Amino acid sequence: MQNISLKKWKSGTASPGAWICLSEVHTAEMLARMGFDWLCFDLQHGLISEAQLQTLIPAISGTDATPIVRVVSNDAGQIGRALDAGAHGIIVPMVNSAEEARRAASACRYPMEGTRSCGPLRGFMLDGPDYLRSANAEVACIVMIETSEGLEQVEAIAATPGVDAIFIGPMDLCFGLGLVPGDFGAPAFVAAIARIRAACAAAGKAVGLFGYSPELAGQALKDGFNFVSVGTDLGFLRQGTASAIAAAGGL
Ligand code: 3PY
Ligand code: MG
Repeated sequence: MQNISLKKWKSGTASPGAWICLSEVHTAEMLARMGFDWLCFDLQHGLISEAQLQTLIPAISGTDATPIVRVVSNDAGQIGRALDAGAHGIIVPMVNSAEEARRAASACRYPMEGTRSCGPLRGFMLDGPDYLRSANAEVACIVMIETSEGLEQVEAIAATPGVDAIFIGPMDLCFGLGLVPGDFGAPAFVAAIARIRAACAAAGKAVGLFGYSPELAGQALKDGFNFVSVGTDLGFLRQGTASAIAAAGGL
């Protein structure tokens, strides 16, 4: 297997993606053909069950979009199942320490680098035995910084071997800083983002951001974030519907 998005992140090329919250395979299939580098299927907050994930990932397999899964929590069983379903990257929410980051990285990698159990049904189907040779290097382990504890430990988390990237959850991070979610201009929030980016730069790790709006996402990509979600399937549907209604002169 090859993870084209991970290569881009490592080479410093800005990499836009989209967030999938809906369980509708054709929505995912369409978005995978719109030019995004990656799609993230969100099992933590998305309206997607694990069973539905098993049909969503195959819907984008024939495209260039890298399938990423945000798991519900830092659980080796869940991470293994998402990878066996065909995810090429795992986003783990709410990582608060280097030890938690080490557990996430270990769950993403086969021995001797980690503790992932062998049974990559879709990996074997698509790549044959080559999957086992390439998976450890190609699977992206992405941990989220979005709590005050995580922020306090961000330098150690970023330096954890096996962690490829840090992904910032801006809304939870606001909560962690005692701010109202969305208060992205607050000095504490701006300082937190700078600290996370500095930790990633020092550790040589990629840094990504959940784009709260397409405008903020575009700015973040220009500002040097390696990967940013431009929007969600649900948001695109809402925005597209609103502009269609406006174009029709209103309802
Ligand atoms: C956050 O903003 O907290 C996120 O996790 C984005 O999904
Ligand atoms: Mg969050």
